[in-house]
Amino acid sequence: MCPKTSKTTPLLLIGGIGFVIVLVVITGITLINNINLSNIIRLNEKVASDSVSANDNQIKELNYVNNHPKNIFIKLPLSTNNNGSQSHQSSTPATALDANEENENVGDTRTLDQIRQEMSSVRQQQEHHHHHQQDEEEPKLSSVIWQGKPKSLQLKLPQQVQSNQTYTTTMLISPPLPLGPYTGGLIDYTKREKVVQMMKHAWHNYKLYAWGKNELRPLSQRPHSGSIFGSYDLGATIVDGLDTLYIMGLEREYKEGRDWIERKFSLDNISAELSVFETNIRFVGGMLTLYAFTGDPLYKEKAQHIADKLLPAFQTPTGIPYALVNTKTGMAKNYGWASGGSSILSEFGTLHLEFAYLSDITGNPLYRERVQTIRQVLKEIEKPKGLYPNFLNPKTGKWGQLHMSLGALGDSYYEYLLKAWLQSGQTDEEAREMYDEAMLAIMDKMVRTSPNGLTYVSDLKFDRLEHKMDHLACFSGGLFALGAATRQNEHTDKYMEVGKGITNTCHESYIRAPTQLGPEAFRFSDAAEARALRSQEKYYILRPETFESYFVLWRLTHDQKYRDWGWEAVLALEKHCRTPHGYCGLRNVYLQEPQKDDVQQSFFLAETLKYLYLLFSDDSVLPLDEWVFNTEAHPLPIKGANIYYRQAPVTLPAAAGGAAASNAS
Ligand code: DMJ
Repeated sequence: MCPKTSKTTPLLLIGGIGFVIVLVVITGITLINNINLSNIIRLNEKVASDSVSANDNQIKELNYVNNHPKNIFIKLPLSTNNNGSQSHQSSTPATALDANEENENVGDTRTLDQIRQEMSSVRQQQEHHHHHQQDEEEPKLSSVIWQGKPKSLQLKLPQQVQSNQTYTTTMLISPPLPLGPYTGGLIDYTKREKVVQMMKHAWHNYKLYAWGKNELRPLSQRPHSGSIFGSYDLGATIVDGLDTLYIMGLEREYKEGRDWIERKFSLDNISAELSVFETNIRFVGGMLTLYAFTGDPLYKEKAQHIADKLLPAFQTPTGIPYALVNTKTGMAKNYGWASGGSSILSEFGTLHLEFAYLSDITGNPLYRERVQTIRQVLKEIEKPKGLYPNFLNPKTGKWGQLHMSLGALGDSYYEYLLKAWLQSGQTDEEAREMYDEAMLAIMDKMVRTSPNGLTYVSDLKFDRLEHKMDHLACFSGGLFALGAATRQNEHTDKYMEVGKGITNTCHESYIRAPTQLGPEAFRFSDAAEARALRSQEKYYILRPETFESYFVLWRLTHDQKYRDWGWEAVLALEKHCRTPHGYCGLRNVYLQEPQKDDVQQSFFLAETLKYLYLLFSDDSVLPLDEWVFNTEAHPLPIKGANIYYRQAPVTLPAAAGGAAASNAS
């Protein structure tokens, strides 16, 4: 009867359902967008409000560009001192050069402003280029290398140093590091800029999703809390990553971080259980470097504030500190798992650089005394076969299990022996002797060569070699080389070869994995070389140690292969670890498409990207004869060689006269 109606009814019905579905989808998308958008707006507002400076003038006075270590080229008349080494002398720091002054030592007569303009136009061009390129294509392997000249920038002494009459004007550069042919102007701009873009990606996503928290979870786009920082929001990524931003010249980001520290960072009124070691290397170390770079008193105050919170951990019968301390109660303890209540060598042995420097910039000798006590215990204790076991009981002063390692639990103790000597301007002979003795024993008992010629440093358990090397131990390639480069003796050549060999082995551990990223630990057996064999050893958590050795070896040899290896790593990180919201580690480097771990470690910003950036920089950026890197890659100035040392007069206790006495040297 109504054939027309009966035909159109289903059509109308389908049309209606379709319309409703479209409506629901559109509403859904709008809602999701609104949620994301409002989150982003809220986060941006939070960041912006945190970034409003409490004191704008102070920010302006930071004089970011002039104090930037990258913009410094020491230009003082050369003279030869009694021991034949070269020193730079000047009657007063304020006589440092006029930017327009003629200088026969430096072949570049551009003024500071000219160079700044050139740098900024290069940066603008590159940013423009990257803006179009970013996220669209892999960086190209071929890149432009600019063979520039050393920068003849005016030596601008920082405000504080200028007004500090105790600053000595003799900058001893003795003995010079035996570097290869001078390549001071050689910067690989394109590759270095790629690393800067990586840093921006890591930082901006942390800012967006985890600002003020400790780390970022890039996959879930939320903060990563817990882990080694306890459950409080200490802005670990900000404090750890800030000097990298500064070195890279990322001024806006740097200021955001500085403002957050000023406004938010405090350990007062919180009851956090902190790792003495981690807090020292990341937080104290980070603040100290920022103080050296900028002279901003904020950082000195914060460094001291944090170190003071750690001091109760040192109240033990031996002076060897406990691993953990509560910031409110001062209660301290060791990890339950550590060999009968022991403290850990790599933890209590990795405080020296920061505490010694803190004493020098505050004038308070207490911090140096604390680490000197640790040094004396370790110097006097009997060492089995000349080696240091990883565990020491802070109550009895006796060793725990006889496990030795240049990887986990041991590593940075050895690093700090060499570096304490370097930091002291090579005057802390005790440290160098202890380093030399330790490395001699390690060479004899732990360094081995695989059947196919790979050099590695094995863990030792009691008398048994484990033929396993941690990724953590990959820093020792650079350590052996740096030790060899700074002291000539009958072992020098051998140690340099071992340093190169270990670095090569760590590179092998990377390129033997399909991801081109190295596992957490790798073994040497009949079955395999430089490969992880156990499933729990196959992960990669954005660690820096291999790149650290590439950087040190590059500086010492200028062998292009170290830059090539670093670039391979950049490509691998981009391919496997980069996500739209930051960088993650991998659960298994031996899979073609490994699962990501959803953590952007703070050391990725502090160390991994910093070492890669420096690898593609010229030697004038943080030269190794002026700066020494703490184990978290925070550069600290070398006494007597670096105008940024910023030594304060010693404050004597009231009984001894009370007045300030100068000990600047
Ligand atoms: C960093 O915190 C430091 O390099 C430390 O010495 C060892 N572990 C991590 C990086 O892997």
